[in-house]
Amino acid sequence: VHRSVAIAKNCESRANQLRALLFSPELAFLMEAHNGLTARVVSDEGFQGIWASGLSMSAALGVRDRNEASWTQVLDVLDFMVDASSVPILVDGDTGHGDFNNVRRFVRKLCQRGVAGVCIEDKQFPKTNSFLSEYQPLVSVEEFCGKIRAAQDTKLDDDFCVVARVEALISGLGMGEAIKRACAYHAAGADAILIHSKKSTAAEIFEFMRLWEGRCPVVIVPTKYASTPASAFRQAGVSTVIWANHNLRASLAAVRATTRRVRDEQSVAGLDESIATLDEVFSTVGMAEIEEAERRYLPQH
Ligand code: SPV
Ligand code: MG
Repeated sequence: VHRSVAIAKNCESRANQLRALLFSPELAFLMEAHNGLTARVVSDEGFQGIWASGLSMSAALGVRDRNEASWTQVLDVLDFMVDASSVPILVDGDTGHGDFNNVRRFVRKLCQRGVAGVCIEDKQFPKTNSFLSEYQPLVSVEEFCGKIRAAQDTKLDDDFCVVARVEALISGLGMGEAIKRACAYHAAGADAILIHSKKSTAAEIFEFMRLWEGRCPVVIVPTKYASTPASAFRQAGVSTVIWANHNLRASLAAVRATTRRVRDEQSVAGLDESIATLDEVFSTVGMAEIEEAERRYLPQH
C-alpha cells in the first residue's frame, strides 16, 4: 500500500504538487534557485519546491531586477531548472512582463515547459525590486485582476498555480489597501496571495493574517523580518514561506572571496578545503548516470 501511494505521489504533476503544498495545512518552504545547478541542489537537499527568483535569476545573468532579462531569456533559465530538479518550481513572474496579453504568452510557455506556477505582482512594468525605493506605483486593481483572469484562462494544466502578489505594504499604501487588493485578487481567481513586507519585524504580516481569516493560502517572503521563527508563521496560519535570494547571495560571497584570494596569492594552493571538490561537481550534475547509460548504449569492447 505504502509503495503504491509513493508511486502515485511521484506521478502527480509538479503543478499538482505545488497546489498541494499551497493548500496543505502544513507550513511549506520554497528555496530560491537561479539556474540548473542551484535547482539541482535545492531539489537534492529535500526542499519541497523551488522559488525561481527574479532578483536572483537576473543577478546570476549579471543584470538588474528591472526586467532587463527578457521573458524568453527567463524561460531559457527555467528550462534548465526544470530539467535539473524533480520538485515544483514557482516562478517569480514579476508584472507578467507587460500587459494581460504578455501574461497569457508567458503562462502558456511556462505550462509547456513544466513550471508549476507563477507569481505575478501588482507593480508597473518595468518592475523595480521591492527593497529598492519607496512608494513604487502600482497598477489599478482592475488592471491586475485582468492579468489574474488572463493567467487562469490561459493555463494548459488545471493545477498550474497563479499566485497574486500584493505590493501595497511595500508601496506604503497601508493595511486597508493591502486587504482590499488581496480580496479583489482572490475574487479574480488567484489561487494564493503573496503578501510582501519590508519591515524588520513580521508585525504587519501577522496583522494581515488576522484580517485575512484564511480566505485562501498566503505566501510570505521573510527576507527583512528574517529573525521571526518559522513556528510563528505556522501559528499565524501562513501556507508557504519563500527563502527568496539566499543561494544567490551565498554564491556571490563565495565567488568574491575565492576570486580575491586567488588574485592576491597568485595560487590556488590550499583552496580545496574551502570550495566544492571536483567529485562533488561531477556527482551533483549526475555523472554517475551517464556512466551507467554509456554501458547500456555504447558498443562494449
Ligand atoms: C525575488 O526573489 O525576486 C522577489 C522577492 O521578488 S523580493 O526580492 O523580496 O522582492
Ligand atoms: Mg522578484
